[in-house]
Amino acid sequence: MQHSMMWKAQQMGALTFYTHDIRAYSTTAYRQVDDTPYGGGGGMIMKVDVLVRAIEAVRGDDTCPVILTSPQGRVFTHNVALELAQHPRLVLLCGHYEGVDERVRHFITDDISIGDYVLTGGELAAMVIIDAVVRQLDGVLGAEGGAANESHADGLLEHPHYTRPASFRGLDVPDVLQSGNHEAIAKWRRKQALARTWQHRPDLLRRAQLSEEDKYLLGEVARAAAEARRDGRQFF
Ligand code: 6GU
Repeated sequence: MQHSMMWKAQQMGALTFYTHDIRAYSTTAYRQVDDTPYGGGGGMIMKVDVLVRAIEAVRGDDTCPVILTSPQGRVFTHNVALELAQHPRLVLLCGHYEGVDERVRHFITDDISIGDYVLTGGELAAMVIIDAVVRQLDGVLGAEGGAANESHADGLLEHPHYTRPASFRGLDVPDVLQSGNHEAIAKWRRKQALARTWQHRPDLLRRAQLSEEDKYLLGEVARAAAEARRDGRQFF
């Protein structure tokens, strides 16, 4: 939170970031926050009384979302980031250890997973969520690199980017990008975005809003890929 865009966002007053130590809401001498599971088995479970005391102290009378990070949550996506960016305040509760007492669900508004893998703790997941939400806030990204026109904003992956040098160890920047022909550049970029999405994320392509021109470009991509396959050439 003290580097780069997250730091800039705080400097410009787009957000204030607070961390709270859940141990401060424990009532035991050793500031215990977890205990062994009912029913036996391994691992430790975060205690509902401690978590609820923490939630209520942090949230106060506000009705803002309280989000538990958990591999069991709904999957975090661009659209979830947009939705969360609408709230003036968010409380993120980082799940830890083997899990949290199930009853904490009655005191949260949402649980979110950042993907299909398991982390040892929810802090990194919370940082991922914060980063993706904060960059959607007005003014955090410059006008040029704004969040509206990038990967996932329109349901497609982004086109490739290049900068100088024009040639590096035999790898050349595509001619069209150096042509100054803005229409041709826009068309090339759109086709590349479609081709990449087709290759890496066909699931996104099925959900994307495609124009007639997009469908035509995709047809060209599919034909070129089939030709390359037939000739034993690499296409992507
Ligand atoms: Cl939000 N928490 C943990 N512990 N693991 C995860 C996750 C969250 N999202 C994916 N894996």
